Amino acid sequence: MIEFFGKLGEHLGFPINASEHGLIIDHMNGWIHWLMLILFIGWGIFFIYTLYKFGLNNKNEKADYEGVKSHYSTYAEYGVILFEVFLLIAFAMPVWSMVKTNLPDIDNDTIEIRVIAQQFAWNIHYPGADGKFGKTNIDLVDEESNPVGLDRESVNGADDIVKVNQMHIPVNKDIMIYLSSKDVIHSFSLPEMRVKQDAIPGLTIPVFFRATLTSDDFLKKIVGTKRDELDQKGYEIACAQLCGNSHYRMKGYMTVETMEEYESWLEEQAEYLEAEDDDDDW
Ligand SMILES: [Cu+2]
Repeated sequence: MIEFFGKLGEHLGFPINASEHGLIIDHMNGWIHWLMLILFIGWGIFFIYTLYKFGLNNKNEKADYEGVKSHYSTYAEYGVILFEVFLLIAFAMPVWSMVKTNLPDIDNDTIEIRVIAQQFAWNIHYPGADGKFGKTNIDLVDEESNPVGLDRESVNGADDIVKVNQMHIPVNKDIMIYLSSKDVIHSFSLPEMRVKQDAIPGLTIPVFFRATLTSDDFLKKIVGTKRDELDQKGYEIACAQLCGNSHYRMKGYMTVETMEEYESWLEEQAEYLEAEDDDDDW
């Protein structure tokens, strides 16, 4: 039954869900809309009733000094409370445990990525082949050549990969993103992953999810839909928090691919890094 009524969520115009926890969120949205529909109809009937009783059909009706004696409105309130408790227990708590409190251990299988937001770009920092992030230092920040202030001389820093507005992740893997911001509050939003998290200066916030659809499969799935008519059809990283005058163009691109494709992309990036190093020797 939970699923049956939750299916309303499929008709609310959300993007296709491409994450493991997303379906529960969509079903919760479906249920919330049922509650809102009931409240809307209930209040609408009450509104029209009062118009009729005290306005349209005005016979100088006197106020009733006794007040309402029945308990129907109390029962209705209890009904709303019960519904909200149901939303909390059936949806909100399971989702919260899936993405926040009950996470699998971070091991070699977990893909760890740092995302550093800034006006108006997403810096994506990969730990590189050693799987460990190098140190970052604010004094090393250079907006052109080193936006996250990575210390290439630090122990694990030499092989780190830093991209701007380009994020690659493998499908069906635990993804742990450590989200922070260099300047103001941004919001890291992956609509198809049902991920949205504020990026707050001074804090590093973990964001966990598993993607279930590669970019290729996603593109096949949207054929014939409105999304297919857009110039940019693939996954995007949106900033969901008004963060300044160019907030609208703060967007990144996310590619979800198979583990093999992901690894070969990382190797390719590592090769670029070496090529850059050779250039420096000149
Ligand atoms: Cu922003």
